[in-house]
Amino acid sequence: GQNFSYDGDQGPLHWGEEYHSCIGKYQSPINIEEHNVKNVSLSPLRLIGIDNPYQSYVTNTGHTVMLKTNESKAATLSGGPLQDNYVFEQLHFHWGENDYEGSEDLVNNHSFPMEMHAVFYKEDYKSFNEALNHSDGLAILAYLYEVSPQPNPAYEPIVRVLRDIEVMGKRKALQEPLLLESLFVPDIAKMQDYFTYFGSLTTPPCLEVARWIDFKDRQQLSHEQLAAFRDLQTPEGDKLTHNFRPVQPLEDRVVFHNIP
Ligand code: BO1
Ligand code: ZN
Repeated sequence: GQNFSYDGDQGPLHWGEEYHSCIGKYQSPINIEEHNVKNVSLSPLRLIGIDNPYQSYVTNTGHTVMLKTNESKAATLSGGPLQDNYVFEQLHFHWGENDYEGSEDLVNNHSFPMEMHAVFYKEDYKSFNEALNHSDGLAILAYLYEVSPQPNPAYEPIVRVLRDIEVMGKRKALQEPLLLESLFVPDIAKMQDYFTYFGSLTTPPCLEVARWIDFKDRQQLSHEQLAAFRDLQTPEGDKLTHNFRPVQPLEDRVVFHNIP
């Protein structure tokens, strides 16, 4: 599914015409209302393998910038709300045309300038594509950002290559091997403080196969780092100034808050 966009005739209000799951009952993103969560204490969430640097590359997909490692099992995620092991597939970003919007999930109706998704598939299903056929197929870590005066050095290796992949389909290796830990666990003391709920892919085909884990800790990016993403181009050759889906109804779902 690549023929969709974020406004106009192929915008989010029309996704359901071609992709039936997009009008499903358990869609993402959502507005997380902190007064309406169920507090729980789950077993520790574990991320294995992220302390080794891996050669990585970024791709302009036309809808986002996606990072993959050359290593096929660079990291595994388990524990917390998860019943099994999940293997890292890719990470990517959602952003807006200014520093006041861009995140997909909202918290108390507040939006953030950017959101990163680290996508993992269930190891038993062997591949990302096979996992999409199962309701427990994916686990996605979601990180929200705030604007900071200083650039965040952990993101400089990614930001620096964005100018080389402005055209859709372009791909570029990072200059140095990447330590996923610097992106995934900026502060280990805060890693167990998260919201979790069941939902979908936030783009077509909108499959309802994802256990979402949204960290409460905020990461920081400077205005200039954020602005670099807005120069990437869409499939039409326009600037990809926004690529976040509006929030979807919670329906009868419960958002859990893990208390460390
Ligand atoms: S998200 O994390 O819910 N925003 C999300 C949404 C869609 C995908 C993954 C995560 N889909 C996959 C496609 C793949 C494609 C990849 C990158 O996105 O199913 O075919 O390679 O565009
Ligand atoms: Zn995403």
